[in-house]
Amino acid sequence: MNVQRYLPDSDYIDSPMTLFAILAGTTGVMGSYVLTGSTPRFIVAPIDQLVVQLTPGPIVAFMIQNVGDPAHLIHLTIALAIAIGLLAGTALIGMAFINRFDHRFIGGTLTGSTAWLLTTLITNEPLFAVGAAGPVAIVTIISIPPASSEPTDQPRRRVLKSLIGAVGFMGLTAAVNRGATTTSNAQTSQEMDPGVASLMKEADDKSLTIQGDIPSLVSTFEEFYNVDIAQFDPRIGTNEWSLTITGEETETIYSFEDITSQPTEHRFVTLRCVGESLNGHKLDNAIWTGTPIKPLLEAADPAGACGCAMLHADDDYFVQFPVEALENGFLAWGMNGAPLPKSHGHPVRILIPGHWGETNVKWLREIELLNEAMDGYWEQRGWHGTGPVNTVAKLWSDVVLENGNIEVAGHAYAGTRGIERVEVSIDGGATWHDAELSEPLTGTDVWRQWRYEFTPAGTHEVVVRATDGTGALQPETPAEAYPSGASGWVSKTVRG
Ligand SMILES: Nc1nc2c(c(=O)[nH]1)N[C@H]1C(S)=C(S)[C@@H](COP(=O)(O)O)O[C@H]1N2
Ligand SMILES: [Mo]
Repeated sequence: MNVQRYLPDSDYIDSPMTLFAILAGTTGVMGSYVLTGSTPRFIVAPIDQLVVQLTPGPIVAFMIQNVGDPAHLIHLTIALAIAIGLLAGTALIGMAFINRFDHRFIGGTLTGSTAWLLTTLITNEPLFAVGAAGPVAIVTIISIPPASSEPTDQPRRRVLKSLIGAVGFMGLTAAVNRGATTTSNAQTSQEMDPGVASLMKEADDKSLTIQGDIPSLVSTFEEFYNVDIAQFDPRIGTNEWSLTITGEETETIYSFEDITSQPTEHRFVTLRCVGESLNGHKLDNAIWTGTPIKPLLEAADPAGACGCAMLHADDDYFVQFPVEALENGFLAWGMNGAPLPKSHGHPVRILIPGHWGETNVKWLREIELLNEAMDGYWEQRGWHGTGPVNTVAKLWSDVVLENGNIEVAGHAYAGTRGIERVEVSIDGGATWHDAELSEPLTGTDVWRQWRYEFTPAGTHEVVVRATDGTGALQPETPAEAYPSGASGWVSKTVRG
């Protein structure tokens, strides 16, 4: 019997080719990731950014309110599919060529260079684009057997072969990349700054003893919440970074060196996101190292007609708020004794005392003193999050203690107004008791911990409310986060 060969005929072209193209696209995306990681150099990153940008504002706002964090997964999956599809397209070009002319090398080169060009156009990173192009070319070449091949060279074997080839290529690029970057990444382990160490000790000493599992007075890097408009954090070296302050007449540019040679301070500063739910966890405190911005602003004649400024960041984030608030700002390059992590704005972010998280621009690039007020990124999407924070008392833990009592605990925060008092009711708000409060930390924009212990009798409706430093009681009327921040008293049913 005549055994049929896998010749490049039309039968062949149908399904295996599409499958191989998808395989090629997938390995290309993997190859890109191996070389770039979760950075804007990753081929999916700019596509994801575009997907987010093209999504109409009201839909973005709706997703944030109703889907929350998983919304990221949705646009990320779309971006991933687009990236795989685009690279698969380049694989199809080479495959068609090989099928027609039986020239595997030229076909592979055709695919490889198209994939490289496309990735470079998307990421603007010609060198790193090789990571995506290589695997696509390899899978393309191996996907189609030479006309002279044995009939045993079945698609399944070729899938395996091409995977081995693609993974081998990824290993090679990863190794070369590591060799090239080890010197620049070499971290000198340094002693913690004594200023930071003393604040750490202060926080330790002032932390209440709480059985429940809640953050201490200083959130760790892992605990500290993150809110980003982009899926991938910008990666900016301190050498390539600069801050431009654009005044009425002048434009002043500061290097990282210029900023960090200013008088250095260590401060506790608490951040809270306007988008978090009433009892949510987008509220954290850290020890920040930096310098006050006021002297730099004054040097830049901040005589904008609106008395407002637009802050711009490397991820294309922008926010506008009054110079009055900006003047109290703090340019931070350190967090909890380490350089500012990438996810929190490396190399420099700004901290605006008492204002919602969104004013605390990460990867800060430019401060532009405006003549006319304009909406920021979130304001364009309907949020009102540039002003002072609402007062909140969180009920983050309730546990039954060994003695049978119930301990309820959490944190309370009111920005620069400070927290004066936290009260707890165990009967749905009929009667109130003062909670134990942690000693206030040094600083003007810090949270406090509270704790209350009681002997249970059946089911309790526990309610908690705070009074700020001006003597104002936290408003009881509930409000959703959108558009001006959640408010109301947190309550929870607790059983002994
Ligand atoms: N450049 C930039 N800055 C930003 C954001 C952002 O997406 N990009 N998010 C803002 C929001 S909404 C909040 S609540 C805080 C969160 O800071 P964190 O991620 O360090 O906790 O950063 C603000 N600064
Ligand atoms: Mo936020």
